[in-house]
Amino acid sequence: MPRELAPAELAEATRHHLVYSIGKTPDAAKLSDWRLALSRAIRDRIVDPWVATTRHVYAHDLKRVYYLSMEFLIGRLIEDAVNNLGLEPAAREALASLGVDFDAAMLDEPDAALGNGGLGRLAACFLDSMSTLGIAAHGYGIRYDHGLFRQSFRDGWQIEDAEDWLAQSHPWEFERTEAVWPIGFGGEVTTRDGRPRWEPAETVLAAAYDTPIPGWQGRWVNTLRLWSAKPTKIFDLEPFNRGDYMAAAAPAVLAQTISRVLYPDDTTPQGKELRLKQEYFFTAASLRDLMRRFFSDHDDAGLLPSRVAIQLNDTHPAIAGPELVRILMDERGLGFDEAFAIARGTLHYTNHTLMPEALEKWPAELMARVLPRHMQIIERMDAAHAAEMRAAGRPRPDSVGCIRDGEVRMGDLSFIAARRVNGVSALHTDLMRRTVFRDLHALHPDRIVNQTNGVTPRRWLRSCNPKLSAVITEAAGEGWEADLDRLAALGPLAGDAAFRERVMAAKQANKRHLADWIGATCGLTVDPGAMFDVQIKRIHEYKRQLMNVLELAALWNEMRRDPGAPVPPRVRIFGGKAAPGYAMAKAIIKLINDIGRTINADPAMKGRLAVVYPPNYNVTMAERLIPAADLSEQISTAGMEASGTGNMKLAMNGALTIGTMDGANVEIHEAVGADNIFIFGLDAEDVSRLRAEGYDPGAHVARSGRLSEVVAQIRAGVFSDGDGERHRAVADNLTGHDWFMVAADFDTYWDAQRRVDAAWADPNGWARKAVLNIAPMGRFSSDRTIRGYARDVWQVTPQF
Ligand code: H53
Repeated sequence: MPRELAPAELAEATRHHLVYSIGKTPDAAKLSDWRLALSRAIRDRIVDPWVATTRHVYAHDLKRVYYLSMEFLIGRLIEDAVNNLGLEPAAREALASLGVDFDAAMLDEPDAALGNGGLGRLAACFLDSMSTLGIAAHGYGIRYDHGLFRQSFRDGWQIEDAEDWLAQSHPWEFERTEAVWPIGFGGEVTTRDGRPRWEPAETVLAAAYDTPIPGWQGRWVNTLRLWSAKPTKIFDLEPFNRGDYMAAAAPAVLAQTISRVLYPDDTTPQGKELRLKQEYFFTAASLRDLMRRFFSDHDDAGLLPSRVAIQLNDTHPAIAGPELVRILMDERGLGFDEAFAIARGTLHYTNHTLMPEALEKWPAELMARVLPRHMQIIERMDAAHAAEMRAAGRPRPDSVGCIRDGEVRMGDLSFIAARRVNGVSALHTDLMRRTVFRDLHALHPDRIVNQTNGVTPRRWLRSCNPKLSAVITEAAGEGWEADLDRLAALGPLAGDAAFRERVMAAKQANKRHLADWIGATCGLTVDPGAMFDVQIKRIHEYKRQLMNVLELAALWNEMRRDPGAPVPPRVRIFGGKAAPGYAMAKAIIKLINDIGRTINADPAMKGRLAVVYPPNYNVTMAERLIPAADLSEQISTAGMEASGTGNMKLAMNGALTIGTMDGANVEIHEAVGADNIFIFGLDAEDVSRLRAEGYDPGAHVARSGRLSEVVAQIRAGVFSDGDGERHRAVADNLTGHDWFMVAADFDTYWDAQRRVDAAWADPNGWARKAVLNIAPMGRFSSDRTIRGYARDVWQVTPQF
């Protein structure tokens, strides 16, 4: 634990940085200058434990974990630093003494959106937990110039603008000019001295930027190393001197494209190629970097599996398999068999989706053109795997193989190159064994293991919900933030009225705070006494925001028909972005906004039903919404949501879940008990059976009076100023196709919502359920998840 820091000392350090790092005087400083100065002052506190951690790891030759991920959705780092170092009171007082508002300064940091959703946020939670548990780890990813786009609504349609988190200097990172690796693309493979030699046609530089990641109480500090693409040559002087400035700048611009944006649209061939290059770029740079570190201490490549564990977060870094084999063969002179065996002892792969369209595939032609040597190695790895299976008397069926139908299958490649393959919830892992990887699982029955996701309680409880945290500390004592099973102490208090009141008072205060923010940002007045019903996640058909908004419209119909019906007041809140190229998801956003506008404009709904959809949902907005939520919507089509992590964050903050038996909902149901969760709908087996039998959505719509009415209203333009065409694609899809079975689940969802209404009508009962949701959440801490990876996957021992 770093030395205690007095507020006066921190104020002095902040003032010093303001002048000497930022170059401003207090009288001229803006809020961002103060925030940058404070960040520097805090960063200074992290550097010593960072150095100490590095020394410790070298001195004890600890086995290292490398987490390779295209996404790290870290959000604001000042928050993690202040919170994990226990500096909030000191920082608050220090800034106050300098005449600066601490809360405003915290909110001034741009939200680093280097990710899309669950997968990227999971990586960020894992970084926090690996540092908290004292595991020698590095995160490796891309330092995108522009993270996930900024969302706004124009007439209810989603508009995307480039995000600009680096517009101000980023105070947490250290540029490492010594860690720069050339990364090649294209070209050809020749043979020299009997060894294959890849001669790339094009080379860009991967330049390292390090961000220290302090764990709880700053006992251990790991590194997040992000790569930025730079040209090998800044510009061509010759065309420049000729006055052709465009030609002079072209090489630099092209090189920098690689780390320019998160998720370039890959519906064009150029976009596809860029994405493959991004994946190879960061994977190759990371492997070079970690191999240098390994060989600085060891001569024998055979030791790699015992000293290093590499985790591939999804298939995005799957090229790590062939790249590692290439390094060992072409650069270190090992034979193929030995190189492949080493790779298979070192690499591990996490699968995050069963949806076949989301498992990456690359045209073999593209792979061979961009990475010709890797293509040869992939063929060889695949052939070796097939031969091995034949020799073992378990020949591979045709459904298995890294190259099929002219495409390179990154799922199969990751599987055959990994020592362990894990799913992210019990149900998902079970389905992996039975569906996408059925044949590979039969060949390697020990390879697939489950590691249910988790979330860091430091950020998702302690930092975002200080009021509830104070109540928890009273009940469970200090230190629960790093030992979340201690929340179990709350269970027996669920029957204690005074305790329940304290929990609900914290919730109420958070709701008032959110209501003020909604008023200020959306111009809507909402009643903090109403039920806050929240669905926050990427907009995707399988997550079924559509079902939510259809039920909302049906509820509106019911409330208008029967104005005296005892329906508790609700505020239904949506948050989320649609991928720019995903037309149906964008159409659903527009429908939500149209239905929302209609309901909010109905005077009869005042104080009874309101719809809120603030634009640009991100980590910071999640931190506002989650502590104030009463109801958590987790309503995906069963079998589609690999795990979910928002479901865990919301339950941890005392929201009750309405959901299907999907992903980690199944484990949440088990943990909180059937009385404290609202489960409805088809389960995963029902879904596949219904699909196999031939699902007829039109029949389901016809059978449901409520749903039919809403569909007819949509078609009549009731929510779209009389324009019946506007939402036609959504309505047609629902009645004619409905792959995600909204129509089949609609009525049971409606019934579940009415059970929610009934439960809400009993405030004591609701409060009891809320407490019984928080109490068993220890198992959803990412510390528990990381201990599982350490034990079952990486074979490392946490220091703490
Ligand atoms: O990964 C989360 C899961 C969630 C799943 C999500 C995910 C992405 O965010 C992106 C791509 C992908 O294939 C999966 O949808 O269910 O909780 C972390 O495991």
